[in-house]
Amino acid sequence: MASSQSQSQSQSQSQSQSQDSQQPSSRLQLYSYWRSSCSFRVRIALNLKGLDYEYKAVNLLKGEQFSAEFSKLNPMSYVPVLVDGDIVVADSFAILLYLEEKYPQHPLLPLDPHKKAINIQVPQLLVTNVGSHGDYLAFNIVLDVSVSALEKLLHRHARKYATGDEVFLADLFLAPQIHASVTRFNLDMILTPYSSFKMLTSNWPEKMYSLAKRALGLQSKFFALQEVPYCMAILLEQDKQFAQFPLLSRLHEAYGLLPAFQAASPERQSDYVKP
Ligand SMILES: N[C@@H](CCC(=O)N[C@@H](CS)C(=O)NCC(=O)O)C(=O)O
Repeated sequence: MASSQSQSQSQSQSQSQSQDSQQPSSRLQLYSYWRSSCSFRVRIALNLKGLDYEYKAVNLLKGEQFSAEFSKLNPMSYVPVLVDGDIVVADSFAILLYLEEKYPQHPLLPLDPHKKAINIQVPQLLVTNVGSHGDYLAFNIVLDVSVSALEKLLHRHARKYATGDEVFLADLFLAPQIHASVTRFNLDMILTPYSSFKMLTSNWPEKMYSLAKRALGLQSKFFALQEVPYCMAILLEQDKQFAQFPLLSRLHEAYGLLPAFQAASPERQSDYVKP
């Protein structure tokens, strides 16, 4: 086991070393929204590969994704979209694979077939089982059993990062997802006035109940309005809850130390708006 790990490590190191650094002939453009986790993962890749790009903000709240100008780039009306000269690529996964082929410096996929498979499996798991956007993202990441599955899966492969001591594709998907869970949801909930909170929670008493149960071992079967302050307190305890996923928490900390991840974070984008 140890020898296969060090073999795959040196294999991927020699892969990194053998890749020539490629640069685009004209400046890349990335259509992005600060809060979009799909855009976040592409921003990380561009930074890791040392590719300078022009940040083109698309305000999803104002509906700019539906403008005639943007629809020409992406008729599906979502970010991210990458423009590389005459080439336009939409969808984060497609963009990442395009960047990987065209700009091979800092490979996003390891050579080792097993490690490579895990780096495909993690994005699939996150995109299909946890979802990539919406106000319930953070809620899902805490509740969804797939996160527990992810935690178990990664235990077998993680070292400093998700699949070893180097950053690969799985990390690019994990970092935005965990970041959203730790920051966004807490902020949303803390800033939600009581009346909106009441309306919001009326749709998911069962989820609230299971969250409460998980967090504090509550025995009560039904979520009642009187329990709002209690549940608010639980939400404020989210960091502690996340401790049930020690590996993901540790990875979150490790990503926070990397300049490529820091520069890609929502708070550092020109269109960032304090929630
Ligand atoms: N599969 C696409 C999903 C892209 C996506 O859902 N983008 C969201 C932001 S994360 C978006 O632009 N939504 C448009 C909207 O909310 O109208 C990808 O991975 O890029």
